Amino acid sequence: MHLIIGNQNYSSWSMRPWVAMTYFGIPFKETKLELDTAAFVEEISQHSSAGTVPVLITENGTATDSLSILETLADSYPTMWPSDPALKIMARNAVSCMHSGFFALRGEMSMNCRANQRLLVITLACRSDIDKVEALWAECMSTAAKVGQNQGYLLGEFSIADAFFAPVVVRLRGYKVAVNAATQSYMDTILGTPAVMAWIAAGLAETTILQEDEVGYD
Ligand SMILES: N[C@@H](CCC(=O)N[C@@H](CS)C(=O)NCC(=O)O)C(=O)O
Repeated sequence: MHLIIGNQNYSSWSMRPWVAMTYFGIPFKETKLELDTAAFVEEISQHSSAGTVPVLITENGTATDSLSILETLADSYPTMWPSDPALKIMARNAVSCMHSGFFALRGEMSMNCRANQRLLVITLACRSDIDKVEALWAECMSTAAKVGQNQGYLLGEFSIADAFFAPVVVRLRGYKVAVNAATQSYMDTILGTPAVMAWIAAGLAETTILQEDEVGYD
């Protein structure tokens, strides 16, 4: 399999499948394209009409969206979702929330691995998104705890849901925003997960600074 990603410092959507594939030991060849370049547009348009990364090229076809990629992989690697049916539904709900919402958080708190507790003034809409994320994570973890799953991830063992929220953890670490103790504990678990650490290290090793670095690159 061949995964095409963007700059690891910035590309939150690319981070999701990369971290999940790395965590679950799924072998893949990686191509990294520089966002916001003519070469990016030329190369990615050969694989995706959406013109975005990530893209996963498989022997059966090409998946051109982070969720489509992870659902495709989960067909072959079912442990990427929780095995408990109730936790699996909850994981899917959480992933869907992330995939189709939290626009203020995504717009105002651009992912940037280089940022670490940068001062950022956020809007009420962004604070509201953070509150919703914290409530969602708490709901996931308390539901998992009720069925004896207390491994520190959202729904017991690491799952696609954690891969989906790993970029949010990077964002929350990146800017000076207040989070509650349970959120901080979950963030520490994610930030101490080797696949996430490897992604951040690769991001930090990059030298490209996009113009949108300091404001709203999603
Ligand atoms: N819904 C898509 C979003 C992908 C996306 O917006 N990727 C950004 C990088 S993080 C991108 O490729 N931007 C380049 C562009 O839009 O030209 C997914 O989940 O994969």
